[in-house]
Amino acid sequence: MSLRLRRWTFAALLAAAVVPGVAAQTQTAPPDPEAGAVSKKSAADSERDRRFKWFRDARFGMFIHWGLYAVPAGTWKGKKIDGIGEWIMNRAKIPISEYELLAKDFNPVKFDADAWVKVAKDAGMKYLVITSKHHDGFAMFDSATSRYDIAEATPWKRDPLKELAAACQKAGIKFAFYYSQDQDWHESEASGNEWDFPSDREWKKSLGRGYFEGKVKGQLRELLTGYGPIGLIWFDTPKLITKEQSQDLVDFVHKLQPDCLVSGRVGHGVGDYDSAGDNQISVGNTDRDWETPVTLNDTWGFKSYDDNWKTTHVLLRQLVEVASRNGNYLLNVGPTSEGIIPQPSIDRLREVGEWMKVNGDAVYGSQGTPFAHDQSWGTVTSKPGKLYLHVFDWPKNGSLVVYGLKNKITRASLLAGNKPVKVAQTRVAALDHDAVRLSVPAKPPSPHASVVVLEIEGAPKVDASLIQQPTGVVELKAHQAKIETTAAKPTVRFDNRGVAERWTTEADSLKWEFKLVEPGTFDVVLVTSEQKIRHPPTADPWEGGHKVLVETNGQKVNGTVEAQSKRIPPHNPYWPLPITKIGQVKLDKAGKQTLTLKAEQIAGKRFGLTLVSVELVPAKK
Ligand code: H79
Repeated sequence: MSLRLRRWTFAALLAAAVVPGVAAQTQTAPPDPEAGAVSKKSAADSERDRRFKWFRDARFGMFIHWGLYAVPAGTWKGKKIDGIGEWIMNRAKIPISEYELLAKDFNPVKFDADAWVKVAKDAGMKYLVITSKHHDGFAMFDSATSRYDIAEATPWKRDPLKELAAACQKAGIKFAFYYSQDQDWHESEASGNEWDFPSDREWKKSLGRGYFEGKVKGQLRELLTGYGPIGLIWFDTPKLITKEQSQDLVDFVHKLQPDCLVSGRVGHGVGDYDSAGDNQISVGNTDRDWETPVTLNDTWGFKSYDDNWKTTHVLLRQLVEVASRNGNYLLNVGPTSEGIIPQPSIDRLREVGEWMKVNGDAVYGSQGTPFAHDQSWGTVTSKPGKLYLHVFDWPKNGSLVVYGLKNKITRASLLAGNKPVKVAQTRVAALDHDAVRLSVPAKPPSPHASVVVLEIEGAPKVDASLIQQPTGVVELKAHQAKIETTAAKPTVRFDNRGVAERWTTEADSLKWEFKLVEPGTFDVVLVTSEQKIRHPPTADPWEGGHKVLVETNGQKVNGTVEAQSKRIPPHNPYWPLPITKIGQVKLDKAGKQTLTLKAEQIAGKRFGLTLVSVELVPAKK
């Protein structure tokens, strides 16, 4: 409820000044928040709540990528193959006839379903999603539909999915399958394999009927009838699949197991929930249930030489940030062909689990933050009557400050040990500004996120404006802006990381309204992002040189977007953020302010101005 309230108020903020030809992000008229607070849920909503209960309670799951690709483990014929390990067949253009032979070397004698499930459980994960068939087309279960499967083609001959289903059942972990419905490099009627089937490309407009009705549905039927209740089917990479075929699969899954959820990557927006991009932490994406899949290192399937492990700190930050936006965090392990989860994965998962044992209350079954803006010290999750402050940057001066909360706080405590914390609430009526000051111990209870619990009266009531942070920094995220344009339609839009993409015309501009608490002189800092696209590999994933104009409080500042320095976002190590300080402005009055960012000249048009945020940082005196 709190969340809806925030969405509406925020949507209202964004939609407020919509004029013809100007697109705001939220098209639908916001319902009256007062009415919303007491409105009855529709039957469909309640049914959705029932089906999604386990998913929302869980918040954290284990992804397992396990298949024949674990045998070459990133090396083919003595050469290290770039990219994600499970893509080796594609990257090295291995003919089917050669790739098939890997099955003879797949003999995971050390596989122990209970041991794997214990790793997940000890990490605090509540569901497990394993590759039943990845893009290589090899079934990791005893499939009657295809002979290209683990029970028939390997010396091992077992069905690990049967064993995992039983182990999960015992441990109280939801069991689920990844199934690559579209790419199947073993089949000519599927998509992806252009090295064995080069001539098929032209006529392919959809997945072939034989493949779709035969292998896909045949195997899904086996998976949904032979392994007990399945939490969800994780489809992936819709490419050739038509809307009819996507819908057909959704219906097919629901017919066999009505409560089984279908991932958004079934295609064409017909899945049950949204999936963020691989390794992407979505922002502002709280309207639908969603999930993000993340790698522990840089591969999904095992690669013997990938040692770029994320730290426990980054993993926890990602988990909590996803939860703070109402999403689920699906964290991957890539076991070896012997059946072993790599030790560095186990070590990190154990540390995550230790944190979850103490702080799980702030994650399981939690909802997102009610605040419109991020917090300088960390992030927020909520439950009825409670706000959980996940503090990553523990205050050195013993005072933790939260702006914009209007509820009365009845108690504040550290989640670790339930130790009470002294709290003071102040309000400046003229500014309509509320502040909470918490006196916290000098030493944080956790080296990662220390959680402070606020018990509040009633549903969260927060200031919907973008408020200057207690640090003095004003952070204006691109996706929180109103888009204005002098063209018929804006081209700029935001990817699910919240980064502006296709800001490639000078017609578009962004405008924010924010609330200033402490006037002063501020550096105007532009934060941009490198782009996901790395192909061709020589292409620079970032473009600078754009000329921009910032207008605020009657002042204009011109500048050029450069990479004066780079910031690595704590929750997303993959896309560094080039930073430009373009000048200074003086804001001499507290209260409502606006800021407009115009692109006077876009230099590169491949990515354009990939804005993450504009920051106003108090200038050093
Ligand atoms: O299962 C995992 C990935 O294998 C799958 N989704 C996650 C959950 C996935 N399929 N496709 N993609 C991800 C996009 C892949 C892009 C790349 Fe590549 C593969 C980049 C490098 C290797 C293809 C080949 C594009 C460039 C080279």
